[in-house]
Amino acid sequence: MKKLSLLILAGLAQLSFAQDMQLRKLIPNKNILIGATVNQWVVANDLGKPHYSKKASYKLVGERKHIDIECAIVPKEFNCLTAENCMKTEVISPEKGKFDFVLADQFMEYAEKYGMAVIGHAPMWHTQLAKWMCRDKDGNLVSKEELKKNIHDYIFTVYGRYRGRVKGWDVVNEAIEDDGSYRNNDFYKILGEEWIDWSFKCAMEADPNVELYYNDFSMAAPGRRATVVNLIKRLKSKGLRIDAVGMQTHIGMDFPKFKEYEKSMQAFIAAGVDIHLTETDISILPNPYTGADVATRFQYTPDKDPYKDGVPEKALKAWQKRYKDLFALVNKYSDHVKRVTFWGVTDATSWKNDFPIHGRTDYPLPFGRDGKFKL
Ligand code: 9MR
Repeated sequence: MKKLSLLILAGLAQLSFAQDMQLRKLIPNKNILIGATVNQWVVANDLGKPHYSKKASYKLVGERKHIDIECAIVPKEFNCLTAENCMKTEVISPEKGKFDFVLADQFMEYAEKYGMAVIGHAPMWHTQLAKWMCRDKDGNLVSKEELKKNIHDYIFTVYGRYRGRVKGWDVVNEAIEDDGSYRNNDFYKILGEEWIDWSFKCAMEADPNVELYYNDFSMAAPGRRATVVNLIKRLKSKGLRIDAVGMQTHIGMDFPKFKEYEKSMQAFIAAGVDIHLTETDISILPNPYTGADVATRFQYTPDKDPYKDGVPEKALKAWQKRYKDLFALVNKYSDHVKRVTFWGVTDATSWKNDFPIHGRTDYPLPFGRDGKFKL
């Protein structure tokens, strides 16, 4: 009963806060959630809490004033939130057996305050991974049994804590390469492909009602597409549940070809899952790299940073057309696309300003540095 009233309250809050979403004009099907990822500064600022972070690596991109702008935008323009960093393993469990839920709890409180659906992001991922998950104190890979236990215990603790409050989890993140081979990360070195199946099994048992997703970037790559389809089939044949594929959609002006992107949408739908656009942004800058693997970096040169002082009309029009073409696909497959989430709130704090080249000025999101809608 308590859960039911909470759900009704959440629904009402969603209606009252998010009924004028500007993106809804471009994505009219109301069944499609329109989401953003928020960082811990937005959350703490809104809740009036002091900033809490033990990790110096989570630096604020942008300036303090941008956080106020983002705080004003989020409740009006989105009805779904993904945690940018606070639900990753190195944040939640920096040491084996110890858990720090301060930031994740604040994130939940913030999302629930505005009746937003919540997506749990990136528990099992080779980046921002708690060291103890796959390695022992001497840095050696742990045994198969130990890794399975580590994954199991972590998933049960974290999914268990937020059971009934998180709508869906990115169970496994970025486990496949462009050519369709499995990424040779520590999970894979220890367990082979089974690490993915085991994670889904644990997730399904830890919260039988939560949605489960496989999430990756460069999903238009034919090799990755084929392996994702095989993965969906394998999981299903083992009686495991996978509800949707997360197409991250960190894309640029000239990659990927939307024809290839559409082929992937069709292939995933045919394999029997929904599609979520989970980390959408369209970089307007020239890009030497089409992936989103954070370990890949390139040297800054001024010719790669052409819009420091603003975007000329022609370039802006071309960028708007890219979004229009992407949304045309979302709307074409709107029976199967259940969510479009943007990776950030405004250009000011987007990770793209530092990736794959540090210190550039990018304009990848629907809302600009001043908070104005650009589409
Ligand atoms: O936006 C996140 C950024 O703040 C972190 O520094 C970075 C570190 O890995 O992760 C970013 O988010 C990533 C997401 O979790 C998974 N897909 C790629 C995203 C962009 O790197």
